[in-house]
Amino acid sequence: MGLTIGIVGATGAVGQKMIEVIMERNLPVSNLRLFASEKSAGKTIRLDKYNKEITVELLTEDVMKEKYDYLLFAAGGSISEKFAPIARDAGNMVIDNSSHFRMVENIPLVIPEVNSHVLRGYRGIIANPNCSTTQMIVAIAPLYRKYGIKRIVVSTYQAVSGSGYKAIDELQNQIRDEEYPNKVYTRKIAGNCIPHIDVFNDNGFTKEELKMVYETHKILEDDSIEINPTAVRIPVFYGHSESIYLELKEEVDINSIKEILEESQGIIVDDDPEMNRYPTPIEAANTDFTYVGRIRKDLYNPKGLSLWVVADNLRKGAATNAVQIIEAIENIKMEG
Ligand code: 2RA
Repeated sequence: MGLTIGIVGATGAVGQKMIEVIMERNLPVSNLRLFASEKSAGKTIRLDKYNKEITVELLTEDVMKEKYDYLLFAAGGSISEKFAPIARDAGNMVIDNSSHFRMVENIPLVIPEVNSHVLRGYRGIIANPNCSTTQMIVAIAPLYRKYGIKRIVVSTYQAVSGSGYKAIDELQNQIRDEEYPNKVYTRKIAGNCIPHIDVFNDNGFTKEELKMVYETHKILEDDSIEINPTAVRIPVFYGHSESIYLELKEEVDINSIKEILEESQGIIVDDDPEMNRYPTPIEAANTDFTYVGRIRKDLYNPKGLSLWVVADNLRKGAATNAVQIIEAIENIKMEG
């Protein structure tokens, strides 16, 4: 018997990517059910691989009480808040892409390459980290383990697909028509960059930036790392980029850093300045890897290191990570 998987928010940008990734990675699915609000319920989604169409069902409390091997949520925090506990109380495993449960104690926040050990023996709601946190941690976790990290200064360059289809449309329309008004963002996004993602907190940081701080602490189980992020939206469709500065706890040897990264799961090192080799969002889009380039030592601090990290925000930053959590749990079950 294959798996019964449900996707809540199946018609959104992340939900659609979840369907695509499930099909591509050959998960043994025997029943895929898709759920959405009244606006999208009744639509059909074509699965070319199986040569069939699935009708999107209306999300209700009752459907969440049915039996699933996994329910993936990609419909935003308020939907997760209401429906994920109902699904969990009915005995279902829930993987939630919203920020709602990420910082709740006893709810695992998981990047399978980094902390899949927390899944062992666990049942209930599992949180998928924020896209900008995920790619940063995939890149820095191997260095954290080897050298320890004192401080991180990170600036993000985030694609509009992180704000969903409406933002993709807004950028497309503004590229075609200079007068097209901004509705999703506070400023015009075409030809611009906006240092404002999610709402501002009293301390001057945005919620997106604080997610990078607190989620990193939780996943690496280390609140002592000093993290100073600036999150910026740029006019790119797919793929977030990050300029990351690390102050390690030991002096770094650049060749060892490259070797560690090259050997780490989920990472592709693309770094050869002489050949103009460094990752960009266009190359990372539609792949499941986290790309690292521009690896260089601080000119002044022997423990300092700079990296440029790029990944597809809808895939490794959301859908792929969620599907990899399913794969990790299924592997744990097989190992017994
Ligand atoms: C963004 N972090 O890119 C969001 C998506 N989770 O805006």
